[in-house]
Amino acid sequence: MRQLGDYDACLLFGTPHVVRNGDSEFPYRPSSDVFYLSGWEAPDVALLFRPGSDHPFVMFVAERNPALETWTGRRWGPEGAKDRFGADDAFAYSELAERLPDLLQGYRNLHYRVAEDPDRDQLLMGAIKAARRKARRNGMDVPDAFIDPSRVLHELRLFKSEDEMAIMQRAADLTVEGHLAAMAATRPGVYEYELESIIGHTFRLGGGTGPGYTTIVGGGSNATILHYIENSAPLKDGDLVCVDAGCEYGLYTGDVTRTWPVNGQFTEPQRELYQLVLDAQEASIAVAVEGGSMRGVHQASVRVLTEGMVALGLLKGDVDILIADESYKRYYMHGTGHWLGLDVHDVGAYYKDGESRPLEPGMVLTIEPGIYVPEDDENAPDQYRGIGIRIEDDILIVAGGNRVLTSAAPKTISDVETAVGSA
Ligand SMILES: [Mn+2]
Repeated sequence: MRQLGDYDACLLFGTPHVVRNGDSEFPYRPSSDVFYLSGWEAPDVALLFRPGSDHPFVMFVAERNPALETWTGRRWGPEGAKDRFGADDAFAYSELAERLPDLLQGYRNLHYRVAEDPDRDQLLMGAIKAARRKARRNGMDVPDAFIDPSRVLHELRLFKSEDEMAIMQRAADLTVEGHLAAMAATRPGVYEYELESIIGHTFRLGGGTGPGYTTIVGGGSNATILHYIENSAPLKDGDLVCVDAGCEYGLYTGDVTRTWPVNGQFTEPQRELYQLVLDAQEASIAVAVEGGSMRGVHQASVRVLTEGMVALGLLKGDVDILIADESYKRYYMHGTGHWLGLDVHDVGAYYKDGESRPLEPGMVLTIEPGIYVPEDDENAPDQYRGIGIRIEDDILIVAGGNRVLTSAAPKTISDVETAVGSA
C-alpha cells in the first residue's frame, strides 16, 4: 500500500476453479498474487486495498456453509479472513457487486487488470457506474483510470524476503532429492514415466505440493524436444536422459535440469557436449552477481557454447560472426534463464529503461544453457546427432555475489556417473 499513490486503490481476484469434466475439477492452485499478499489459498476471493482508509485491507471470501463444507471442504469465511488473514474488513464474496461502489469512492485510480476476465470486468464496470451515480450527490472521486497491478506488485514479488528465501531453499532441497532419486533408479529399460513418478513421489513425501510444472523426462533424442512431456518411452542403453523437474513447496517452486547417461557412463561424444554445456553454465553463474544482468548471463553461455560448437565441428566460421548472426541458435535456441518464485516463470520486468536490468540481492533466477542436436541434422557430425543436454540451477543473488540454491544436485561428469544407477 505504501507503493500506491495517494488516490490509488487496488483490486485483485483469485483464480477460478477449472472444470476437468462433469462436476470434477482440476486440483485448485491459488493465484500467486492473491497468495503473496494475503496467504489465502481458497477460490472465490477478492482483495481490495484502500490506502489511507480506516479499513485499508478488505477481503471478499466464500461464506461458511456447513452443509456444503461436508462436500467440498472447510472454509474460513469472512470471520476467518479477519481473525487469521489480517483483513480489516471481510465480507461474503457474493456481496462484492453491492459493496464495491461505496468502497471505491474517494479513489481516482484503480490498480486492476482489465480485459482478463469479462465477468469481472462487467461486475467492476457496474460498480463504477453505481459509484458515479452516488458521486453526483456526494461529489466524491470515482476511479476513472485503470492501471495493471503488476507494475507495483510484480516488482515486489521479484525481490524475495528472508522468509521467502528459506521456503525457496526448501523447495530447492526437495527438487535436488527428486533428481537424486531419479538418477539412482536409472538403468536401461526403465521408462521415462517411472522417473517422473519417482520424482513426484519424492516431492510429496518431503511435504511439497508436487511438481511446480509438468516434469520433463526425455530419453535419447526426446531430449531435443524442449517441452517433451509425454514421458512414455523406455530409456535405452547408451542414451542420455534429460530431466527438468522442480518441487513446489509452500507454493514456491524449484526448477532444475540434469542430464545423465542411462547406463551410468557417458560416451565420448556425450562427454564432449556435456562438458561444453557445463562450462557454459559455470561461465553464466560466475557473472550472475549483484550488478550483472540477465543479458550478461545469456551472453556468457552463448559465447562458450558457440566457441565449443566451432571446436567440435557443429558450426564453421568466426565465433563473433556466428554470435552476431545467431547461427548458434541452430543448437541453442532458448534463453539462459528466467525469474523464479511462486511461478516457475516468475513475474517481474526483465528490462528497465530499455536495458537488461541490473541483478540485485533478493532476486532468484535460473541458469539453464543447453545444446540440442536434431537427430536428422545432416550438417552435424554423426556422433552428436540426437543428443540433447541441458543443465539448470536456481541462483539467489546476494550482496556481492550469488548462492546456488540447488548446488547439491550432482553436476560434474564424475559426480553424475557415480549417482546414476546407485539404487
Ligand atoms: Mn527453467
